[in-house]
Amino acid sequence: LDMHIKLKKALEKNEFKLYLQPQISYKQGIPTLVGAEALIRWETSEGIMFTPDKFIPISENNGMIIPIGEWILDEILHIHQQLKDNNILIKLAINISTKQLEVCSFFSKIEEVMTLAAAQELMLEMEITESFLLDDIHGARKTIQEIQRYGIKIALDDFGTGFSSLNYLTRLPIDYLKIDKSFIDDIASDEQKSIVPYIISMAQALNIQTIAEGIETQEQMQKLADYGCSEMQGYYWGKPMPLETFISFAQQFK
Ligand code: G
Ligand code: G
Ligand code: MN
Ligand code: NA
Repeated sequence: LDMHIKLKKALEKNEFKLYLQPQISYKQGIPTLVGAEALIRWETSEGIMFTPDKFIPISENNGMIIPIGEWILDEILHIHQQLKDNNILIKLAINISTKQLEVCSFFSKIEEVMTLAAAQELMLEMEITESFLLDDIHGARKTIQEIQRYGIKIALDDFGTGFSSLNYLTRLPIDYLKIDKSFIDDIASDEQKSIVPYIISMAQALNIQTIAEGIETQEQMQKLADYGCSEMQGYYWGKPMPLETFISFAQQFK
């Protein structure tokens, strides 16, 4: 059936859910819960769970990413309020599709949400991908600055997987680099060839924070800590989980 209609119905029936994956800062052997990345799931009324790879690319093509993206911003306010009620004060990161950055309504939505959020001290981060930066660096710079005016931080997702020109890093006011999982996978086994320590040094020189993604083992975690990576995210620390689970998960860091 037509996915456009299906996704519209799913939104009306409130079938989307944001899972949270912990982001940890690990210093002197002490892990601190500093943030969470929100990752969307679609649970149909028949109880079938779809991961975003099954519907986000489609929603980007048929335009449904715009209302879905607005729903995510509204939902983040609810999540943040509930975390706050449980004394969990962390930053929240959401994924933004390039398509969303191309429509004006996205910026009025940010304005609306950040006005409401001011009262509840929301620390929000938006993860964008390289595809957005490449064709028009001046346009990208303006867009990033417009978002940052609301106090939102910008993270560059999947860093290192695209056709990146390192040039743009010096020319764009990026707050965080998310080092892609593919670089973390062999960090512990194949240290000689790893470029991860150089990515971290470069980011430090440019005053950009680093988050490593896809940490699955203690060895990877320790290597990253030795390299001075600011933050870590991966199954080793915790999988994406529903809000209720995340709230109990967070207790161990208190
Ligand atoms: O666990 P995971 O399957 O959640 O995520 C797979 C991919 O889907 C990731 O590349 C992630 O960036 C993307 N993704 C997850 N949630 C969202 C979302 O809310 N919006 C957008 N645009 N992409 C998302
Ligand atoms: O937005 P992004 O492309 O960074 O999406 C993160 C994706 O990586 C999600 O699909 C999430 O479920 C997945 N992920 C997060 N941590 C791990 C991990 O430690 N191992 C694996 N295999 N996947 C992970
Ligand atoms: Mn992401
Ligand atoms: Na990523």
